[in-house]
Amino acid sequence: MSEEQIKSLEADFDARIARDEKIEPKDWMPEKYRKTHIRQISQHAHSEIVGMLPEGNWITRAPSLRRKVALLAKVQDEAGHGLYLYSACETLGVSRDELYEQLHSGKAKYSSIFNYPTLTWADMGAIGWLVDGAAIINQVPLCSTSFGPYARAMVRVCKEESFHQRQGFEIMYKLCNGTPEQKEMAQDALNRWWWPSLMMLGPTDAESVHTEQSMKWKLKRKTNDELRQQFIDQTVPQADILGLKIPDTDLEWNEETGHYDFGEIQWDEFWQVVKGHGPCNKERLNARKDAWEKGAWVRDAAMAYAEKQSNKKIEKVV
Ligand code: BYC
Repeated sequence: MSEEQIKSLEADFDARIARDEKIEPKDWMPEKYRKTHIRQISQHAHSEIVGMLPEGNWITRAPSLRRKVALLAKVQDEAGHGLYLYSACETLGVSRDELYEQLHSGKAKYSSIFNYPTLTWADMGAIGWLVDGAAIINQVPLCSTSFGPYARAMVRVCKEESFHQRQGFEIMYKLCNGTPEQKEMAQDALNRWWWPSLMMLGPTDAESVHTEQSMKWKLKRKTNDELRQQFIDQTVPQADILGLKIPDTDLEWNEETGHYDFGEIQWDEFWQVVKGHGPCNKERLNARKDAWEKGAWVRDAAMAYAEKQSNKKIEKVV
């Protein structure tokens, strides 16, 4: 293709983005747009799949049948989110096997938040309330992202995330209105999950390498700092309802800006976790690799069955 032809395709592409048209898998797109989408969508899919582990850890220890059923449903939803997202990613010309290989070899990133341990039942409440709460704030704008399959997957994901956030808040509410020990457990979970939840929304705008280009392509509709501020403004009043204290002595309502001011985030901790040195990075990756290896017989059996069926069809035609 000549340089002129590429320029003309790029101009058409930019015009479609400007008109808020969706880009579909078979449409022409710049190579960088395709690669950036594979990066973000696959990281998102991996996060959903690895994100099943911290909560999956508590399914057998849920305090009642009702709690067990809700937690089981939530964790299953996360598996579903991972699968839609892998499918959306495959439409960009990458195979599921390649994506899994990137995760299992440690090459691909997944959300930092899932490298923290879940120590008590209150952590199930804190994850739903804070982690799913932050996820909704990040993902609602993604429903109008420019790449069609990603945007459509996000619509369903967000509906389910709302239920997740509500179930988490309800666990916290119950604990906060229970015994003093239960309330203390809820406060302890908030203390441990607050800062990692703020970090989950990504590095500051000054440090973010992809935001500028991703905003131009309408992959991202809001910056990391905008989303973080929105999360804080929305969550602080909810902590007040629970009667819990946000573990930030600098947190203060600012009349002038109409937002909460907040304390310094420990970005060193964030980068350590992202680079694989968080409290549970090794455990999480090993659990995924183990599941992959132990599931080999299921994949082999499914492939053998599919082959047998297709041979039967061929025999019928012959
Ligand atoms: N953790 O330039 P930046 C869920 C990386 S799961 C690890 O700002 P970008 C749930 C980033 O990848 C939902 N790495 O990047 C499941 C980049 O490195 P690379 C998870 C992070 O992409 C189970 C570098 O830092 N949500 O809801 O413009 C139970 C520079 O960052 C993180 C999504 O995946 C992080 N937190 O913005 C409960 C949403 N943050 O790739 C709940 C989709 C940044 O150059 N993703 N990095 O090697 C996004 O919206 C964006 O990718 C981010 C980062 C806002 C996360």
